[in-house]
Amino acid sequence: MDLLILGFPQSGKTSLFSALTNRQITPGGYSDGTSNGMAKVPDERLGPLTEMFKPQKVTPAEIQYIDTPPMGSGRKRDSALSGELLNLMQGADALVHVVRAFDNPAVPVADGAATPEDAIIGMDLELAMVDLGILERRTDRLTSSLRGAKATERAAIEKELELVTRVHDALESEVPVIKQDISKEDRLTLANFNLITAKPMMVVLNVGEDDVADTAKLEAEWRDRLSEQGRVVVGLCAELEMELAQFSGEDEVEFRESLGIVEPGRDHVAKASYELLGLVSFLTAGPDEVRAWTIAKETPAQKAAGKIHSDIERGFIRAEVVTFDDLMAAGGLAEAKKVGKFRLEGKAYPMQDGDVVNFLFSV
Ligand SMILES: Nc1nc2c(ncn2[C@@H]2O[C@H](COP(=O)(O)OP(=O)(O)OP(=O)(O)O)[C@@H](O)[C@H]2O)c(=O)[nH]1
Ligand SMILES: [Mg+2]
Repeated sequence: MDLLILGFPQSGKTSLFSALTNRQITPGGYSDGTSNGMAKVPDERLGPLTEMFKPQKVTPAEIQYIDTPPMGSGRKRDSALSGELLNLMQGADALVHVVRAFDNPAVPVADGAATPEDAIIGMDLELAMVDLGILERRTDRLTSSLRGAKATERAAIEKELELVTRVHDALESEVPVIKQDISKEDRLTLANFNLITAKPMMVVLNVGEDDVADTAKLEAEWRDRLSEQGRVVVGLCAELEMELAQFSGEDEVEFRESLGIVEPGRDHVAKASYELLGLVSFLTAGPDEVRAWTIAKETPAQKAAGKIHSDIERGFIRAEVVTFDDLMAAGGLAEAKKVGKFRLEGKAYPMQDGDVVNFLFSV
C-alpha cells in the first residue's frame, strides 16, 4: 500500500515523511525530489506473541509513504500540479495532505495557503480540476464516437456518457468522487480513468510546537468539518515528531510525556492509514519469526497467503487459524488446538484482523 504525501510548499511534508520513516533528513530546502520510505505499523499483539514464541526475529507490518515536491513546482505552470506529481498521485492508493497550521516567521507561507482552511480548499479545488479535466476529455471522446457508432454500440456509449456527465456535475458541486453515490458496476468503469478524488485522503494538520497540547481538540474540530468529504484527520507537530523519532525507548517516552503527546505521531498516522484504506493485519508466529502482514479487510485466505509468498498462494491447501485472543487465553498453539480453538479454513475464508495463521500448501 502506497500513501502519497502532498501539500503546498513548506507545509512540512518532508518533516512528516522523515518522522514516519525515521529517515534523518535536514529540515528545509529539500524540495525537488521524491523519496519512498517504509513506516512500521504499531501492533500491541507482537509483544505477547514474542513472549510466547521467543522467535529469532520480530517483524512488524509496514506501509509505504512517498514524499513529493510541493504543489506549484511543476515546470508547466498552467496547473499547480506538475505532470510528474499527477502520475504519482494516480499510482497511489491514498493521499496524505499535509496542511501547515504552525507559525514560523522564518518559513514563508505559500501563496494560497495562508490558513489551514485556505490550503484544504485550495488543494481540494486543484484535485477536482484534474478530475474534471479527465472527465471532460472522456466526454468529448464518447460524444465523437457516438456519431459514427453502430446501433448496437450506442447503448453502451450512451450509458457511459450518462455516468461521466453525472460524476462530472456532482464534482462541480464539490462532492469528491469517493463520496458520490455510485454503483459498484459504475465504480469499475470509473476505475479506468484513475480519478484523484476517488482516492481516500487523510488530512494532516501540522501544528506548531506550542500547540501540541491542543492537538486532540483541533483534530476533533477538523474531523467534524471534513467528515462530509470522508476525510480522516490527524493532528501532529511534524518537526517535533521528526526530532522525537531519533530518540529511542524510555528517552522518547519521557520526552513525549513532558510535552503532553499521548501517542507517537508515526503510530497515529499508521493507524489512520489503516482506517483510511480499510486495512487489517494478520499474524504468523513460530520460533523463527513473529510477523504481522498488512491486508485489506476480509481478503480471502488464499490471496492473503500470497502476501507471504506466491508459492503459498499457488499451492494453497488450507489455512490453520486461531484468533490472537484465543491463542493467548489457551497459552500456546498446542493448547489452543486441544481446546478446539484451531480452525481449518478454505481458500475463500475472509481473513480477520488478529488471525494467527499457518498456511498449509504444496508446490
Ligand atoms: N515551527 C515549525 N516549523 C516547521 C514545522 N514543520 C516544518 N517546519 C519548518 O518548515 C520548513 C519546511 O519544512 P519541510 O518539512 O521541508 O516542508 P515541505 O513541505 O517538505 O517543504 P517543500 O518540500 O519545500 O515544499 C522547515 O524549515 C521546517 O523546519 C513545525 O511543525 N513547526
Ligand atoms: Mg519537502
